[in-house]
Amino acid sequence: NQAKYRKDYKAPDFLVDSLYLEFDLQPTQTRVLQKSHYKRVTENESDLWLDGVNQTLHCINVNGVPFSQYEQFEQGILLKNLPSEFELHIESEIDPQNNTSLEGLYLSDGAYCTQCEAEGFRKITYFQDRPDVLTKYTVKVIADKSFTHLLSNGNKIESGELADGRHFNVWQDPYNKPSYLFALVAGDFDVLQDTFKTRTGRDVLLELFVDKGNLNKADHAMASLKRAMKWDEERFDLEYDLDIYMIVAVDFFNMGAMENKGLNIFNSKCVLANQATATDRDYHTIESIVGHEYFHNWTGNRVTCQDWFQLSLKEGLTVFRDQEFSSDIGSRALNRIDAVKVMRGPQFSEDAGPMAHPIRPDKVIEMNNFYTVTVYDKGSEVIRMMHTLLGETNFQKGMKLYFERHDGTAATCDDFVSAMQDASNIDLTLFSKWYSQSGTPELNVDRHYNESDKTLTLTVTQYTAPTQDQSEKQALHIPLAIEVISPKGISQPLQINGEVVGNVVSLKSETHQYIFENIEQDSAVVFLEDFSAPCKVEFDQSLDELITIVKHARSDFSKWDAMQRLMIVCLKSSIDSGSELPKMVLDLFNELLSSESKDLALLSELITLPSFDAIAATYKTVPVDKICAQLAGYKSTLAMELKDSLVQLYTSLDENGGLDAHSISVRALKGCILSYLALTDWDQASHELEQQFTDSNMTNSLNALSAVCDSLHSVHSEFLTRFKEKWQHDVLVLDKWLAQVGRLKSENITATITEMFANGEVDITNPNRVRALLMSYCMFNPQAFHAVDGSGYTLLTDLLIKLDKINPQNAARLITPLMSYKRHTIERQNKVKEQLKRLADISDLSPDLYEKVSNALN
Ligand code: BAL
Ligand code: ZN
Repeated sequence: NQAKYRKDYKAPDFLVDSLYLEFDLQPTQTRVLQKSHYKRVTENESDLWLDGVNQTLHCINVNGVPFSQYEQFEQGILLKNLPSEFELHIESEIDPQNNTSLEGLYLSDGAYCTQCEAEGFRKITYFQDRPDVLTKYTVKVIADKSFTHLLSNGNKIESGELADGRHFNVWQDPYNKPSYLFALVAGDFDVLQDTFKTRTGRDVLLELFVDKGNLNKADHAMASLKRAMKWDEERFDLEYDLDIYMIVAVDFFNMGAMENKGLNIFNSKCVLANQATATDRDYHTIESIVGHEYFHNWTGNRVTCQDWFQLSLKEGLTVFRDQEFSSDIGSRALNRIDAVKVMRGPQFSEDAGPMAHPIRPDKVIEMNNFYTVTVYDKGSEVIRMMHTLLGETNFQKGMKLYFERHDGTAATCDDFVSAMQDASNIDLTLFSKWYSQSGTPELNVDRHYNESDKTLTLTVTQYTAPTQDQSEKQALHIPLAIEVISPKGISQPLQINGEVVGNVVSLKSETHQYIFENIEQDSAVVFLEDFSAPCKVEFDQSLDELITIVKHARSDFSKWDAMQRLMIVCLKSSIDSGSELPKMVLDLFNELLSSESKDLALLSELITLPSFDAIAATYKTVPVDKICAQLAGYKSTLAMELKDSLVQLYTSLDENGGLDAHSISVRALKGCILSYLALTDWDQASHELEQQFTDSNMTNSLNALSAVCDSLHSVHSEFLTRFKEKWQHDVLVLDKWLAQVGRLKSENITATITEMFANGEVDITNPNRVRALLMSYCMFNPQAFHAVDGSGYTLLTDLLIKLDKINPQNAARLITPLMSYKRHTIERQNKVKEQLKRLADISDLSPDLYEKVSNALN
């Protein structure tokens, strides 16, 4: 469990000109032959380290002669006294069937597939498994003919039959790539084919491979791919570069998907959708992930990372690109709301916990632990801040320069910032600290209105609390987007020192005073409009001011943000001093529900109460039970008080089952209202719940199921049983059932879930199954998970102990809910520590869990 440090980066001594791989696929004995051509590129050494694990090494040849000058270790081999240029042949054997880690080459429900990022290629063959060793791959895949499709990256250049009833394909990828982008798939699939004509007129063959019988769930992913290809040409001027683009959906997959060059491999839940089995949210997620993997072709594949510490170079940038894709073709405000929920929830929590790290980490034990919301989502926020500071035109100039300089190579985060700076002539020296500093900056805002000179002064102070990985913090360059709204609801132009400034000002020091001139009256201030920087904000604003923002802000995101703050202020005041929900807030809800000109999609967000996590985040020590009780109380109060408006709106809403924006927003709003009405004595409630539940559209059906489960309505057990029986045959839909069970607020839920794992009802070798049940339990059932007797923590830990032996990467993801235990009462802290110590005492704990547990106990 050795830590690696970013500062220790050393360029490779040897590079590889070309790599030929031959796979003779057999379930437990797959033979892998490697032929590669090496050249030394430094004066340094004649020894070469090749990473390799879980392989049986058969033989090594150098320049056609058996080679014995090597030492073998658990993690690889050291070849010694090599010439400066040589041909290397290595033959080894691997066991895909017993590879339950889902990393390297493994069998997923009978199909061979690979996952190599970050360091899975070393489970396939001996190689310099690091992203700065790029080469051209030729891959021969041999298998029994029952595996009708034999796939790898690039173009198919040869295929044929062998005497023993087996067959083969040879694939060649014309682009240099690092080992983590290698992919191989062999299986018997149904294929959806289509083509995309690029803007320069080339026809690209698109192929989507799904399990037999699933073709009726493939159209949406294909359409999403074509939209993504078009969007990247139009917005980023980037065209696809091969003649074929393949996507394969598999059931056993640790991540959502993987951007292997020309051959993406996807978790089936991120591909398969039709109206009967997938919700509108699933459709949205699929589109965004298909886009994300496609966008990696340029930001990740054409320009890759020098080392894994630079992961955010490709991930932060590609998340930014997929968010822009979703926002350009859908609702910008709703996408922003989604992104900010991730930042304020899991990301701020990661910053405050034992695994805090900058978006470009400095120290890593297990790289798989750094595919985090910090590297991805905060990484995207950092790119977004650059976009805000530079503007679209300069940002696109920066992208062009970045590709001019680094296409076909492995680059660093500094390279990206330099390209942005050089293309725009905007100094990003101070800004680049966002890459090295961890933690969430807190912005304290003090406001003063001066009636006599008509100025509004905002004094803004930034402070970043020490994090577990970094005790010293410095001031950052923070773009502050601001809107000032007069009491009449009019947006005021911002003027400083006689000059009109845009809506964004830069904070570059610990504190700064912004004096806005010609502000006729004391006004409402939208601070950090659209969440212009990933910061927490301390700003004392009255309920009146927040209501003005909800009603008049130019940004729909800021309306939602103000509504969330308003509700959090009220909930906290009820929790802390027993006050009631103010009438002015009820009036606001009523006004929103009955307004003529409402945006239905936004309205669902506006009337949804803040999550447990959003409220918990505002406490130093989380009062779990009080928050749960108060949230339930508010929901009932709102349901009762607003019943008439809710019923009126609900009954006026209609949709035709389509996938257009209007139908989607109607389904969302009806679902949201139904969750309130299920708590009332509305005489039509049971009928409506039944109608929605039996609707052929999964969004409607699942909304009804959630409404009865979350309210423990008298029919909830019956609905759960009916849902399960109906969807016996569809594991992805059964995951939705598992998620509903996980969040049931029933008294014996912990025992029920323990029993489900014990009796094998949940296949723990499949990450989707485990996550569906467990994540829902840990995240949406806080009272049960944080039960003071520690039973929730024990349930999770028992499972982690089993899972660590099967799939350490999945185990390490699932431990997250235990990581932020220091925000809980001493009693709960002690219960979590007991469980963490159980894990720490396991002598062969995986590096994945070891890194997290040891940090948590530190
Ligand atoms: N590179 C791992 C999966 C993804 O971020 O696209
Ligand atoms: Zn990615």
